[in-house]
Amino acid sequence: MSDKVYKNFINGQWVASKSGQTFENRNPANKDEVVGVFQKSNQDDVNDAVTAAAEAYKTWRLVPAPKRGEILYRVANRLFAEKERLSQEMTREMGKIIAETRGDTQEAIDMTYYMAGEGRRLFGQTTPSELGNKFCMTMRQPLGVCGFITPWNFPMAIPSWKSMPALICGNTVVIKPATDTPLSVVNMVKVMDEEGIPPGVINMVTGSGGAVGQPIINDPRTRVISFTGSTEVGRKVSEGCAPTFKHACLEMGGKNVQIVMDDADLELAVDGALWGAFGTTGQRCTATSRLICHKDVVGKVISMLAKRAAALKVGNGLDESVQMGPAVNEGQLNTVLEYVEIGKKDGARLVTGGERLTGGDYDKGFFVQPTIFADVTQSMRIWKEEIFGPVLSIGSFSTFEEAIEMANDTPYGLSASIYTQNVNYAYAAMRDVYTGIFYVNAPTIGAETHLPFGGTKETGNGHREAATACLDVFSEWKSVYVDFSGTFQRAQIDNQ
Ligand code: UN1
Repeated sequence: MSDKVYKNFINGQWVASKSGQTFENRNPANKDEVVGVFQKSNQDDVNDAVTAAAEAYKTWRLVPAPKRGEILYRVANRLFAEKERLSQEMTREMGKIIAETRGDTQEAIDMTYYMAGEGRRLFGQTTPSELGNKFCMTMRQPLGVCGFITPWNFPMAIPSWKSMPALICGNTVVIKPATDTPLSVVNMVKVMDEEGIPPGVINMVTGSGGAVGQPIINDPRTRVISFTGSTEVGRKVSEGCAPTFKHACLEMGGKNVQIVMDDADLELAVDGALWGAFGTTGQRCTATSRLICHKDVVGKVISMLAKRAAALKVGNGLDESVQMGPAVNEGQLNTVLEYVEIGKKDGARLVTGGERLTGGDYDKGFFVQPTIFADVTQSMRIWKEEIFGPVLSIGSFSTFEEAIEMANDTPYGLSASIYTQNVNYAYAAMRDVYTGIFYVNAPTIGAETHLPFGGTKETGNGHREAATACLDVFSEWKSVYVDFSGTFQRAQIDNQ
């Protein structure tokens, strides 16, 4: 089988990069398998894409929003009809298990239906004027070309979170997919094109952050940059946007905590921690990477969880019986292994895992054992730093107040959860844990598309994705005053 070559999508055409270069995308569960060959693009390709998007904006912004919504409904229907194929291809390029890639595709479908419906809302307000015979209202207006730099852990869901709201508001898009997962964006863009998104409205350029992402940020014509990735890169994106005052929507790191009180249903808490820590091989911004338990239950939780983690079946995610897939690439695998060493050196107790999986098919991929450290204290690096892999750090506390202090002891603020039967603890934690997302008796992962997604502190810069909150990223408010008095009226002066 010859390797399939995928092109960039610019102005409604599939085109090769002007660089003449390509890169391979391989299956992280089997390095021998090439998923596809993609364009190694450069600044010239970005320039073409932004030019197409800027031109298309002139007409797309004038298409009535309900009509834009009708196209998105068709896109959602097609994604739904092709969900299984899209999910299989996503597992092949990203590695996470098929049940989870079905969830990822579903999240894109949910977002697309949701934003299609928003085409008949996009509500503004009307409000009385302080003057007679004068009418006041607000309306959303689009900004122009939006540039997206998207991550590999949610290869279609996150590109959809950014694209669908941008389009419904009347903007046009240039998207750079993660180099590890371009196929899922190719698939999404192809459906968008085939279901009637006009040429130039959605454009896709594959390649590296430096050669493609940076020119998207630097181009003065892009007015919104939405980025999901590390805090380190997010800071640079923010700096890149500042000189020209672009909207910058940044979704960055996490070090999410699950709190287990002594009255918790421990079976449920263990189910939650297992899914939160090892789902997506721990490669979610929302992953549970810290588990803090009341001192009276911590021993029991550790033994229950260690048994369950050690029994997880790790392998190729296309096998329905596999429960955890590989790390997305060799670099990520090595990061995990480095943190295992750091944890040991800092004095944490390795309870289970910690090794690369080898032998047989494991040798072809980037597989690592689900790993749990106990006796983790707040001074250790594995407590503080985002690992983005299947490594769970467990600590303990004596009082509820201490649990809250520990939960907040992180530079990040994406997601947190508490397991308790006590309504007082649940509500107090809901108020006092400073994150953008909070769960009661549920794991730290599992956000739904109609609620705002994002975090506090070094996780975000105040914006939210998803829900109607994301419309504020992709539109600007215009306040409109209509004076029908036929007279000269001055605000603040003639109404005294
Ligand atoms: C991410 O990890 O970047 O809440 C996104 C969740 C998913 C989205 C995660 N719905 O875990």
